[in-house]
Amino acid sequence: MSEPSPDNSAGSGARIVDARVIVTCPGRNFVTVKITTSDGVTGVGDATLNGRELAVASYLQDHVCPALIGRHADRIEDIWQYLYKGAYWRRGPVTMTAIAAVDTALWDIKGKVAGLPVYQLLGGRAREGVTVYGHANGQDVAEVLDEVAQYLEHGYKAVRVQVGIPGLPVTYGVSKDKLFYEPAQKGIAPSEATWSTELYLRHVPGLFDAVRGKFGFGFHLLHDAHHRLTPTEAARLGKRLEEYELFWLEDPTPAESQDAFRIIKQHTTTPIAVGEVFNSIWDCQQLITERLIDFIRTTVVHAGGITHLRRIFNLAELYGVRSGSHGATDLSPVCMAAALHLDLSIPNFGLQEYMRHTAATDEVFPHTYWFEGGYLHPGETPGLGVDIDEKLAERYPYQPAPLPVNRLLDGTMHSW
Ligand code: GCO
Ligand code: MG
Repeated sequence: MSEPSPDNSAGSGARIVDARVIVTCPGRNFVTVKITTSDGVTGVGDATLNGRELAVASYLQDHVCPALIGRHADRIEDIWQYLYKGAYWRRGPVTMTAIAAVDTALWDIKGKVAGLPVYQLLGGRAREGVTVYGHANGQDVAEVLDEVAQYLEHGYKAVRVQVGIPGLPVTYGVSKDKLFYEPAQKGIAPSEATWSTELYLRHVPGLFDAVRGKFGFGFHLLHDAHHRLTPTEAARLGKRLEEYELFWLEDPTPAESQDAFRIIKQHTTTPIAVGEVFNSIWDCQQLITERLIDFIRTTVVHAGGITHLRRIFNLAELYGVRSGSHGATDLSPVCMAAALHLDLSIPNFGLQEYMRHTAATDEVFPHTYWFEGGYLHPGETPGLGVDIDEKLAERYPYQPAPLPVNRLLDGTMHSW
């Protein structure tokens, strides 16, 4: 391979001398980029794409990292454009996750160089803390109620509820572990789940009735339909749930067709959130500009980093659409830290998902963010306030763990 040609134009900052990819599995897989400058400053970025981790690791290792060497670390926008336009093959989860990781690491570096937490570089604090929601789930309604009680005791102001569906052996969102949720299962072949929209639609309204009946309306209630409904079915569910005043109904229908959301919006006032599988502003342009959604729920790691996600949230602000960052356990603490800096600084923040990480993950990724009274706070450390303990990371080698697939009761493949 020929030497990459570094930009020789004026730049005030140090140059990138090293860019490395670290794959580690402290319970689940995480991919992290670590960039070092000629001044010895390091920055980290999350590059985890659940179930497809090694594709991003290779994209970075083989194509992106070598091209970064010699570039000015302070030129975040230029490097973003270089990686996006320069690849010719635009968008897509693998490309955009790789770009996101580099972008995040460069913001971390810029913060450290400036001696400021990243949220200060983004305009400073627009609120006191980042309101987060947790997942209360259970095999049956009684179990979910116990879980909701615990979240409220912890001080959460927003809770997502998911319940097992009688007649289906496993249901999305119902986990054996509490506080964190990991749907990917170790092994080569994905596990197979079964699904029935009819059984789901009949059972799930009872959950909301029980939750509001027991705990009242003094906290935000959310639910994830995980891309399983047609627009008509989603409209019917949204209408049925209106009396329970959901904060949002998430991913009601697959969003390849942004148009489909018009049908949902025409029929229900239940607010709609979507976006965790989006990777660019183009995936949500129509949804936002035609006001077909209420919350855009993309995240730093899968939507091009802080630079691109901020652009999405800025567009959304023009149309009264608020943010709703994805924050499942499969996004590393590096992504969580980056999300918090952005959440704290944008005017149209909505809600941040907060699935906790296991103790092993938290040890590999020491961080300064903390939870108190329903809010997360990113801390005041310069940069993102998160790092990776490389020695410890080495102890946890990669283990294949794909996401499940989903079939209807007659065996037809369905969206998981
Ligand atoms: C959520 C998500 C997750 C995803 C997971 C896939 O709302 O938190 O739907 O549970 O399924 O991130 O990797
Ligand atoms: Mg979701």
